[in-house]
Amino acid sequence: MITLGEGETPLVLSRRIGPRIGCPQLYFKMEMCNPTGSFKDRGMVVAVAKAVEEGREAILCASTGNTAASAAAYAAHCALKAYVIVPRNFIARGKLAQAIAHGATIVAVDGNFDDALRLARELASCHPWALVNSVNPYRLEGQKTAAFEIVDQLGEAPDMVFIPVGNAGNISAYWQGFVEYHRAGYARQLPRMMGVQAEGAAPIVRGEPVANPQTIATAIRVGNPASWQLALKAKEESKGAINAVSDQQILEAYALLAREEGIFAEPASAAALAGLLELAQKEDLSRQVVVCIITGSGLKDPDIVQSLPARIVEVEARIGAIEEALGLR
Ligand code: AN7
Repeated sequence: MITLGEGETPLVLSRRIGPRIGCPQLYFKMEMCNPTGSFKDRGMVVAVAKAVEEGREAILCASTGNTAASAAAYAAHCALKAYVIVPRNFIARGKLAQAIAHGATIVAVDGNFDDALRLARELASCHPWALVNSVNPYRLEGQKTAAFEIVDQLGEAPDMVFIPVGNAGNISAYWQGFVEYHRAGYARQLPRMMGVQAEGAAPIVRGEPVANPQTIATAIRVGNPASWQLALKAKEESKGAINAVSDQQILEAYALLAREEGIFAEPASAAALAGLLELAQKEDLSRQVVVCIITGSGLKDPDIVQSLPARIVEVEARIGAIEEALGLR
């Protein structure tokens, strides 16, 4: 009854990176193609539908940005109020633009995502608002559908799934999806779940909360993930791993995706590829079917593009001037 067209995103075969790193069966799951530009829409549509069913008048979330953008859009679609709590100065401009455009009430707190989530939980306990963070079980029920789609698109589960980890809801949802599809007989195998955190915000890798998480990938700037235990379960049951990559590695992967594949992903999504690039130096991936989850669009965070060299020539509006500037005469 409620949809903005979420899901059924493309699975794109890597044309250049995969062959070069010795992983010819590398695919990108294009979750940036969802209606608000990130995977969050899969879960948000379910959480918001349930909020409508329960007769709620408002939804509430804490967010590093994409959850806020998605909540704001689906609230507008369903004529609900949306309150979004974000860390002040650490939300990418495109995401803030979306929350503003859809008319959400934006609360920018002096604190990080972990503070925002704590406050959102407290507010939800004393106001009749539906909390639509991934601690809401309907969110994971929606997000797991991406795993079903990957199996449908490949005809089998892949060998490995590389996925960025912030609050750790998505890796948990994918694992749930793969397990359920396997049990239902749609896949013979299960993938290894390969979670990737940013070095400065890697609580699961370090085994303890990070009080002051730091990374340019603001989407995964989380120090104490809510779904920590579920993510560990996904890692252990799948014989996978959760590793950290540096901001430098994230930026390199971001540039590669954009310039060698034509995929403009946001930095958090590039972290997944950075994790794969590192593994490809140590392991033979020539026979592995690998999927990297492109969780969000590069348009979300236009400021990061400044890290890439730009080819811009400023000229008079005259063909001779253009040819001169391009070194053609
Ligand atoms: C592009 O929007 O947490 O591990 O509040 O936006 O399920 O948190 C976003 C997370 C990866 C990490 N890639 O997923 C939020 C938020 C992108 C993201 C993640 C996020 P989780």
